[in-house]
Amino acid sequence: MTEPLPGAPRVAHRTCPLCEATCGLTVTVDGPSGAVRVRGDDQDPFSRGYLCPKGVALGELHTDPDRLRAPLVRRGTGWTEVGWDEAFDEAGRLLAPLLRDHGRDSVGIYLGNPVVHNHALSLYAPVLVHALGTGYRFSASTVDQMPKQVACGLMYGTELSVTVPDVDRTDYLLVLGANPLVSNGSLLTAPDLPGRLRALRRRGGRLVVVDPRRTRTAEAADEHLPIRPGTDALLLAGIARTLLAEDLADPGPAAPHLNGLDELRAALEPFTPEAVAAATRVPAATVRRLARELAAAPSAAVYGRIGTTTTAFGTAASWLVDVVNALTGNLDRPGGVLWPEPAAGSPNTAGEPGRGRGVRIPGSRRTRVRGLPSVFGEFPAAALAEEIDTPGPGGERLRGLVTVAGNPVLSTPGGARLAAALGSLDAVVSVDPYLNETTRHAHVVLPGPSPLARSHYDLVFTGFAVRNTAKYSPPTLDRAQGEPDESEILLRLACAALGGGVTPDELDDLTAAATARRICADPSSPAHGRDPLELLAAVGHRRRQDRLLDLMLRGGPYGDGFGAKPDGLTLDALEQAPHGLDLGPLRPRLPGVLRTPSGRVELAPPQLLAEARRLADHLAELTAAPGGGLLLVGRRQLRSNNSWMHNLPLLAGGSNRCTLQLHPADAARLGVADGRPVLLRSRTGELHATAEVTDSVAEGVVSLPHGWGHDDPGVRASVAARRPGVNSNLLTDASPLDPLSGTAVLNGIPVEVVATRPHTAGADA
Ligand SMILES: Nc1nc2c(c(=O)[nH]1)N[C@H]1C(S)=C(S)[C@@H](COP(=O)(O)OP(=O)(O)OC[C@H]3O[C@@H](n4cnc5c(=O)[nH]c(N)nc54)[C@H](O)[C@@H]3O)O[C@H]1N2
Ligand SMILES: Nc1nc2c(c(=O)[nH]1)N[C@H]1C(S)=C(S)[C@@H](COP(=O)(O)OP(=O)(O)OC[C@H]3O[C@@H](n4cnc5c(=O)[nH]c(N)nc54)[C@H](O)[C@@H]3O)O[C@H]1N2
Ligand code: SF4
Ligand SMILES: [Mo]
Repeated sequence: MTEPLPGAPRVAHRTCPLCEATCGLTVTVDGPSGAVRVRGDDQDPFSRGYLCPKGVALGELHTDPDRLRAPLVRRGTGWTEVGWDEAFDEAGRLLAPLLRDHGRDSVGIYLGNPVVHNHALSLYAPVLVHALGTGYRFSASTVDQMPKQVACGLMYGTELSVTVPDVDRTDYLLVLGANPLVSNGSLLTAPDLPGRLRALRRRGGRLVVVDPRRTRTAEAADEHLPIRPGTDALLLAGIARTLLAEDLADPGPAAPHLNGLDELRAALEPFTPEAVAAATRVPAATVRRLARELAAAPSAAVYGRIGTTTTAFGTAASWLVDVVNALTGNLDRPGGVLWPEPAAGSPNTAGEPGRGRGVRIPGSRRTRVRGLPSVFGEFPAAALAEEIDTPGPGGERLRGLVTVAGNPVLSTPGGARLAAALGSLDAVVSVDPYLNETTRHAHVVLPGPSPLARSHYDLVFTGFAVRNTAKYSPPTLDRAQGEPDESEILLRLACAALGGGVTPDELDDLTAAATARRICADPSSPAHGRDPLELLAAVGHRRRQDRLLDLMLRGGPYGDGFGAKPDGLTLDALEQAPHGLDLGPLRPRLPGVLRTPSGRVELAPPQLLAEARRLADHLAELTAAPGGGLLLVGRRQLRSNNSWMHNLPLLAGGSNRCTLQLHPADAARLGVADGRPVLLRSRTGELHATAEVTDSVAEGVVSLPHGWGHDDPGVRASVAARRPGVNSNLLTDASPLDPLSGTAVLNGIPVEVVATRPHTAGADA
């Protein structure tokens, strides 16, 4: 922040924390009024001025009167605002006895999506988890990208070794189940994807979108293929099989690093273009053509997102995306898919390059009720409700829950059951700035500061970005007197859970010391072999997340190694570059990036071959009984952010409509008219919605966005309550999961739609 003249506006630069695009923002704070104005930062080397309406709304988020400024404690049926000391005392009074008397597994924790957008939370959530000592860890990952992490973990050796499509250099981009023109990209950090995809087509590249809806991205593409929901794995298997059958497969420079080509070939045998065509509604000739085009393009990248991961075959689809990239010679090549090399936080830049322990799938623990395996240390979010409301023979169950930046009542399957279960808990402690549909069941709510009043570094999304970049933003605005940062909140909560005996500063020192020891022991680090105390002394002027970050940056792949490489990266250097640093385009990283025991890319690990067999069985079932009923899919909206930000006037209203989209032919058949109420029923739930008749959804497909349903009177969101919408996760089912990843099936849900009021044709024309 430049020191302003008294009363003059202050200008600061920072990264938007709201989605994965990581846009650079220029924030102007008016001197006398303190009013905040947000624009795109033209000098950010990555986003070059781009931003979306949500970024602009950060100002309204800052001033939203419904955003909590002080902790709340439940007293009787109401809330009391309390001081921070009292709030942590209360949290300790509630949690410590449960942990002591019923064991560590009697308290669970749920980490929501914003944790990964906030380095204070992502660095200190593990400290809190460790202090709780619970095996009952849940997160939004198992309603999101976990299948991709499982597939890439098995293939490349770490759960964060996800390949990223090189959108800026590719000649051909095949997008499945993603709508980056609206979502701004996911597992694909690239500010201004609309502009980047326009540039792709301007340079003669081809964009093909596979989606049961004709999305904005599909509209902007060369070709749109309206697939039957839930069948992307079959389409990809058909493409991969064609590549092998027609001798089009040529892995290129990656070839010497691949294991399992023969096993893969055998596993793909059942997926002929004709067989998958009937199941996917993508014609056999198109399956063959896609394979040929991908093979023939100078470079090509296949990319799949939510529509591919949150399905019953999410891990198989995620695997086959990378299989097709490998078979067409696009794995690890510019214009294909590549691994980023972030400045901090990646397990594939640490340890012995090229080989490692790999990942353990399935995990070693099982949920109590359904016996579902853990995945990378966590349990499926879809199992949370049952672990609360289904006691074991000795009465064992979850009795307490900590939520951090999440809203599982709206985000995970079976929201009604979860809401009821939360109401039965002895202790719910939520770290969240809003009383939402989940935190309204809390006993203690601990709100972090406005995003503008905290420091920011993208520890997670630099690991999924199309360029290597690094940017640090200090707090733009001061926190209110006594208002703690979120690292402080998690540390104090950890101390409360430990029942005393350690202070937040001591716990933080232990955390920093562990980080320093890890760096010194890491053969890839420029600080390898040094004394951890020396590292700690070098960052001794910093505290909390910024101390950990400085350690990680200096000990990371671009780091100064605490003097070993004087030109290397430090947090000091980032502070001198408020618009951020460009560290260059992605580069090929094979074989050094691998952490598999074999030191090879595993194209056919046994767990994924088993998924291929399950997929072949599914194909046989679909062929025998195609099923003609309606299938529900989701959709995201530009001015919405999962279940929150609906309370900001800049974003509320307009095109953000929680409507049930259905095709005119289906509408006519069902006697449903545009704007009319419908009843929507699935195997597990029902709800009322308003119909929106549009041919942007394929026949046989209906679409409802998730994250709505703000009519719960316990929620404090006065703007959102005016247009509450409905919770689409009342319809999704907690039972069928993608087995390896424990990820919920949120797309392709069989539903029935009934017009709820008699309707005369033409009445609404
Ligand atoms: N049917 C269906 N369900 C879905 C999806 C779908 O496509 N269809 N998508 C899934 C996906 S991809 C995701 S990621 C999940 C999201 O699911 P969740 O992570 O459970 O929910 P969010 O809506 O992201 O809730 C974010 C909460 O974090 C709070 N918050 C925001 N910023 C901060 C912060 O800095 N600190 C703290 N402490 N709190 C903060 C907000 O107030 C809000 O209450 O939903 C999933 N659910
Ligand atoms: N504006 C906005 N941006 C966001 C978010 C938001 O809520 N609002 N959420 C953020 C989060 S947490 C995430 S994870 C990302 C998600 O980023 P994306 O995955 O790009 O977002 P979605 O819009 O959910 O796109 C999924 C698409 O899959 C389609 N689909 C559904 N079922 C199937 C299927 O079976 N097969 C195929 N091929 N397609 C299918 C849907 O029609 C939809 O268009 O977006 C992030 N960005
Ligand atoms: S695209 Fe994402 S990162 Fe960029 S301004 Fe919008 S919400 Fe923020
Ligand atoms: Mo997500």
